[in-house]
Amino acid sequence: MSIRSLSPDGLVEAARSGNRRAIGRLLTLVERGGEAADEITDLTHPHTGGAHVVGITGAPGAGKSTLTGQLTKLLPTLGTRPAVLAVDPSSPLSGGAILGDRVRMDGVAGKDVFIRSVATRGHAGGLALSVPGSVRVFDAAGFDPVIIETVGVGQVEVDVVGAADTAVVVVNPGWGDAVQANKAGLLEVADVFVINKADRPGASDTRRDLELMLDLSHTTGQEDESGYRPPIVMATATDGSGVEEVWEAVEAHRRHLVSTGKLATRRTARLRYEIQNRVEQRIHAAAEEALDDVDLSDTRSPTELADEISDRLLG
Ligand SMILES: Nc1nc2c(ncn2[C@@H]2O[C@H](COP(=O)(O)OP(=O)(O)OP(=O)(O)O)[C@@H](O)[C@H]2O)c(=O)[nH]1
Ligand SMILES: [Mg+2]
Repeated sequence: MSIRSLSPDGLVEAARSGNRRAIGRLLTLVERGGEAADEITDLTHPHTGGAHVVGITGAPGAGKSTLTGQLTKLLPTLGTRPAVLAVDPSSPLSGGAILGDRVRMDGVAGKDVFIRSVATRGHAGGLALSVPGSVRVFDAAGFDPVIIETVGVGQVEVDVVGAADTAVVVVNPGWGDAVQANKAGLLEVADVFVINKADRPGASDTRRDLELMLDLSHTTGQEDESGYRPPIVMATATDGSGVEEVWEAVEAHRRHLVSTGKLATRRTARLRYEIQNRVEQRIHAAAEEALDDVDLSDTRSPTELADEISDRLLG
């Protein structure tokens, strides 16, 4: 039976028993958005919660994909089955069998790894809706961890990673990189810092900058009441050094979340963010529609017209 002829119900069942083509099809449907995506969210949601969701972000070219590629080689040796969602990749993941183009990246990295690259442009629901949907597909299919790579420019991209269970922020050696990351809002969301390209000069300066910024933001929650302070790990993703330490730091953060009860708090916040996006999207669409019905040559002021439309929408 062809995967395409399966109902969403059948697809979810097949995905849960490990059918990779079913997983790929579900991801495609989720990425497209609309009713099918919503139905898949309903069907997968009850089977989720098992996966640790790890966000990896940082400036363009920081080495996120190279690091992620190394993690997909390391993790199966530790007995886990990772899935990767690479959002809008401008360069391919490298490492092991997963070098190559988008087609080769999609789900052919070996049976214990699933890699999906997704372009955000032109997506109906937008990144904020498709990412949680895709993470659910992976989670329901038994992948753990689920790694999301996004480039750390743009609020939505940063938010998506900030909503993960563990957010990894990748910076590079060089004067000002930590400052740039701070400006992009990345320091606030970081649970683990990676100074990648530690083979280049300046890594210890960047560490010092980061430590300083963490000291300064002490009161704003970088070191919380439980004493958690984001560790800084040095890595050279191209040769794999430091990658095990990166993963150990992620695991330590996960243990911290579990032992303090913060995992549940984070997940509630993530759900809230997703629901908020869904509601906003509906209101946005309804507003567009209502605007089409309004006579804009009307002599009333924009405020009055906005009031009229809002009253109509919100009752
Ligand atoms: N010297 C050095 N180069 C690295 C290291 N890690 C990655 N690179 C190189 O940096 C370039 C960018 O690496 P990517 O992994 O594509 O970076 P990225 O952050 O995923 O980039 P975007 O997804 O385009 O934002 C590539 O040429 C890598 O080979 C490292 O540890 N040391
Ligand atoms: Mg990349």
